[in-house]
Amino acid sequence: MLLKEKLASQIPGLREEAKSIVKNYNTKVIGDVTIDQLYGGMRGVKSLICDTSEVGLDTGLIIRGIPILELTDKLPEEIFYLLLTGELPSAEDLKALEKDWDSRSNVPDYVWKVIDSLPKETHPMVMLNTAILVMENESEFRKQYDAGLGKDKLWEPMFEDCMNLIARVPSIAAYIYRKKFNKGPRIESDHNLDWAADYAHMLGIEDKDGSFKKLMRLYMVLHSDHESGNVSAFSTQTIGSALSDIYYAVSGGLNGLAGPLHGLANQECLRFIVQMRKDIGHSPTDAEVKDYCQNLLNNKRVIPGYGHAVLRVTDPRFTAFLNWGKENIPNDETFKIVEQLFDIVPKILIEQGKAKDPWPNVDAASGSLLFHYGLTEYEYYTVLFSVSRILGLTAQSIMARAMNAPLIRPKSVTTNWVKNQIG
Ligand code: HAX
Repeated sequence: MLLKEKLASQIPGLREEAKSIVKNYNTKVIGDVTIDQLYGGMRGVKSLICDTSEVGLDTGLIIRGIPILELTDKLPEEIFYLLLTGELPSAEDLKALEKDWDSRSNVPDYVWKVIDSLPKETHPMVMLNTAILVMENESEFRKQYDAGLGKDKLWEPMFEDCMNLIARVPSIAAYIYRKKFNKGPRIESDHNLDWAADYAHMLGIEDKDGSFKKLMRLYMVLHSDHESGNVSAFSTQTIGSALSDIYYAVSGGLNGLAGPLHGLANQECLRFIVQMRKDIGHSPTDAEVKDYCQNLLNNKRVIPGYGHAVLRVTDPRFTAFLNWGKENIPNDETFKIVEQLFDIVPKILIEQGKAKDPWPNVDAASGSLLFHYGLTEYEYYTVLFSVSRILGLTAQSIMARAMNAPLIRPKSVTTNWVKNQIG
């Protein structure tokens, strides 16, 4: 069944189910909030509903009940269908979705002009978020909201906006790469390629054996969603809950992804490895890697790519990238350092005893693979992450409108209130 039809058939049942849960169990307590959580960035406070995916602290990402390591051979198109409907598409539905995205992929001319007008020094994430935000005038959601469309139907223009955004973002992101790093003129889309392979093609990275396209498919699948409490998803959902359209919501969320404790970590990871290689002056020995990392900790710096706010095991997305590297580029010098770090860093983080999660997250390996293919401009890496994460951000936003999700507005308290509580 076509994606929109499938959703339309599921939504009434989902609404009914939510209504009945709230009606029958409205006062049931599902958790407490401790002072630790209040001062600690709300870690672990159960306060959001997200059905697209979940992140278990000892399992990592699970999309609609399927562990991410079982989805590594899928296309991002299939993942988007799965995120929204809980089912993988049939071959026919997949074809229809690919055709649909392709038919929406034309980027308005003013977007190129806006990107061209930005100063050369502009960070690629600013370029991307600006390009997304300027397309706000195209929002079908805003037009229909202004025209008085009832809230039960608002998910439909939201769906249209999201599909348009997903379809256009690879061309925009690829152009940002070529423009920012002087790679030559914009490369037109190849309409015969799938979404991720077309993005790889438009980046213009040499790919004689097609393995970079395969890597991009995997990259787009692995970064697609990570439930809704992380900075970019939570920001997107909060903005969207005010009935701001997807262009406002996603560009806002991606501004959060641009922070070094979140998506920018993949840029930081590679910068760290390249700098270490340079500082040490040769392929480092294990002892040299250990000293280098220890020194970083002594200077109160974090080791990029290690630790996580939720996970307490090696991120399965890291495992997927590690496996890919072992299979495809086992002798690459940068990749070898990633393997060395995996062996060494958890031990020293455990010894230091501060990080709750000493294991690698998704960002610890991805950069080394991109670097191998000549995508060495690590300032760009968070844009790749963004293109993929837009799948999850939009899927969550469609579901939020489908479920008539309310305005997000938790309560803040003052320090005096806290002092009174603790007597
Ligand atoms: N290196 C050194 N110290 C670390 C550390 C690391 N990789 N990870 C955590 N710590 C430290 C924290 O800085 C904190 O120290 P203080 O008490 O002095 O402030 C302490 O350990 C406890 O932190 P935590 O509770 O374990 O971790 P948080 O939930 O607060 O933060 C972070 C999780 C991912 C932000 C953190 O582990 C970190 O900064 N890691 C390095 C950056 C990184 O890889 N970010 C990408 C995360 C994945 C992601 O979202 N990608 O988008």
